[in-house]
Amino acid sequence: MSGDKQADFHKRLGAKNVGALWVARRGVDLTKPAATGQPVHWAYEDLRPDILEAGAIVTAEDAFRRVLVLENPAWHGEMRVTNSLYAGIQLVRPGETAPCHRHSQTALRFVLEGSGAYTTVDGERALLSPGDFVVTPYWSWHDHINEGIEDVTWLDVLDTPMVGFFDAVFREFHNDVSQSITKPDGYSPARYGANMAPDTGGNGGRASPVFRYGFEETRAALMRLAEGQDAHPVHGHKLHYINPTDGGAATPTMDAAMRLLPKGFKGNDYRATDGLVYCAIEGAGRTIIEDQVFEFAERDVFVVPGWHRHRIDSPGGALLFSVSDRAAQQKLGLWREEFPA
Ligand code: GTQ
Repeated sequence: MSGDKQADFHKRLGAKNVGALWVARRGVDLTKPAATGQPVHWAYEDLRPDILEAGAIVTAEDAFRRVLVLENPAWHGEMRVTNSLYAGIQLVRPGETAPCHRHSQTALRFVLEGSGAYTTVDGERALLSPGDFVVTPYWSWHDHINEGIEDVTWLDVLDTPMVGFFDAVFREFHNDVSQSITKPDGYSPARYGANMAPDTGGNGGRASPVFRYGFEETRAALMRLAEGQDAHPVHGHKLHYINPTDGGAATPTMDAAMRLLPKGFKGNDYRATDGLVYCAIEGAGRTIIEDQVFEFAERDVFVVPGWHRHRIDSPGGALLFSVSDRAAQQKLGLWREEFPA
């Protein structure tokens, strides 16, 4: 009788676009995150033929961006790799241009294979070589040109689902396929690369004014670091890519890092509220996410959803890139990590 009364009450409320909180929360555990994304692994060797087939079927100009989107199986068709991030593998073939545009999403690239391609960001171009990390700040004009003789592929990660959540998606197409180059090569590293910075006045920008972080420098720094310290029990030897103007993450929403896992590394369990996208650029290993085991090889991508306990082993040693929405979470005061016993 009282059940009927309640049901009738809830129905009348529903008709007024009102809900009953005590009903909605019944049986829901609000004491910890319940990430709905799934752990997932893509082997580069498995995707490579598909990337090349895409290269035969469509041009970069026609596709605008010739990308195979890495979709979390939890959200099929939604172009989401974690709750808040998008990821894909982009191919630009010799002689091609991915046309110029800009958008309110921030993008970053992590180069996987091939050299001779450039990305141009607001009038300055940067060469893309394997292992390079490149930032395309929100609302900056960008196009990608392959002037070499090799197919060039990279991992794209964008904050698309997050910007979509805020209903803040804007996009503009440039009048030209490629923008003009207005700055000399190496202009931004010259301004910020010597641990010095120009006097720009004002309060600084929010995205890093350095947009290319070269693999050679990253690798050399990590190798030297490993000579001078013990590996961290979870992270190995890990460095974050930073915005040199404030020491924070390289982008306002996404934080990226590279770690060196020494030979024989057996990582401890770890979890944090940010869902992570990992990509091995050298070496191989194995990750255990909750109770699922994934073996990863060079250029493979794998995803650890937020608050999923995981650890990483590497018998032969590895260099492992990672990116997540940690920068956004930290700005909101939400980020947490835990080192389970
Ligand atoms: O290269 O600008 O994978 O705008 C998705 C959207 C790449 C890009 C993507 C984009 C880009």
